[in-house]
Amino acid sequence: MTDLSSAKAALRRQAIELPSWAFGNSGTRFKVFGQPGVPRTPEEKIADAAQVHRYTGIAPSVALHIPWDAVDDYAALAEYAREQGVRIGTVNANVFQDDDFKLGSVTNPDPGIRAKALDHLLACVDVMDATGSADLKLWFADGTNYPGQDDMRARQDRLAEALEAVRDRLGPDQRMLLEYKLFEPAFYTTDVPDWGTAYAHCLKLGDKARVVVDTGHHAPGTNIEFIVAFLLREHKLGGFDFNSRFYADDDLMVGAADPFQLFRIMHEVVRGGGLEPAEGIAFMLDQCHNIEPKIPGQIRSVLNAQEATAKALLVDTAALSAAQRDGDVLGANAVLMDAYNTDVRPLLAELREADGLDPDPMAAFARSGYQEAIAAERVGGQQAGWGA
Ligand code: RM4
Ligand code: MN
Repeated sequence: MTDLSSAKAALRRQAIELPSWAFGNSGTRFKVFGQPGVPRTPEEKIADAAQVHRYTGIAPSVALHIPWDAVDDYAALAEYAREQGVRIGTVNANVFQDDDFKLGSVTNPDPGIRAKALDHLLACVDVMDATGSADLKLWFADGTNYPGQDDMRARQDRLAEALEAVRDRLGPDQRMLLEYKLFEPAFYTTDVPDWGTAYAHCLKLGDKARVVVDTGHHAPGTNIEFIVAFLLREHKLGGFDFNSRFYADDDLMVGAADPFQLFRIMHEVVRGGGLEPAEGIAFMLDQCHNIEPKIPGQIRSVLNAQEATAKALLVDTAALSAAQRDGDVLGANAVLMDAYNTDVRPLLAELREADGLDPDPMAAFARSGYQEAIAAERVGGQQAGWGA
């Protein structure tokens, strides 16, 4: 039988990090639809993130994206977050929105531009020092659009050189998380296109470097849970950027497109000990809410991740192992499906109530009047969005 009390303890420990950029306006290259009450400043994004934590109880940190969240005083920003009841988490470096980076950032053929990109990465570690953040997340838009455009091999050398410099700058309790992405914005080659490339670089970099799996960055049909199982086994999984995709990097709410996939991923996380704090896995959302309201979109996403985790924790591991040992194909599959098909919502509502939270976070936020208040207060100024 599944041990319900240890499942509950693991659920109580769960922490999901929110992306500051989920609270700003976003869209596609066709149109960005503004929404009333959208934050104008990093502080307002943090205040909104704090609402998600207030109603879910499991979203205690918010990730920054630099320069989108650039401020003069990062220690003061961290203090502001604490006052709101949350803390600043991962710092995301952004070396993809400067004209100089048209042909790449750390892999650019121009050494001057490479130096500029590296300076930004190192400046992000300064931000981490001020905020007390443990993780630097690195995603590179670097790649090429045409065969022959640049030397693929040399670009790997340049990448390795920059990553080493970042590693050498990290403090004893800081890590670098290297993200991969199949394609986009580069269409012919991408310098970190897959987990194998990220893993190979992280392996060379040593203990401070780990791979981050953005669930939206794979080809259709990719078995993401295999990647998770493999990386966890090697202690090289640093964390997740959770979101959902139908076609490419859609950045939709996690668990919306394929809740079963999310369950399978969380099953491998549980199986590999990835919920244990010592394993150091950062569970982050990397999403945009283009047409839906943003704070409820984040609450829904956190709940989706929590429900998938609860189901994964309910897998009867003894029955599963026995069926696997016996070669009982259908029996083993049935054990997993039993857990997946369990309605965990009453259990989670009960846990929330026991912790003094409203059993229904979506309804509680809707009743709170916060959305109406920010729509009325946040008038004027420049709403945050990509690049803001
Ligand atoms: C990238 C990648 C990064 C995220 C940016 C906004 O595709 O997923 O993690 O910071 O988008
Ligand atoms: Mn990502």
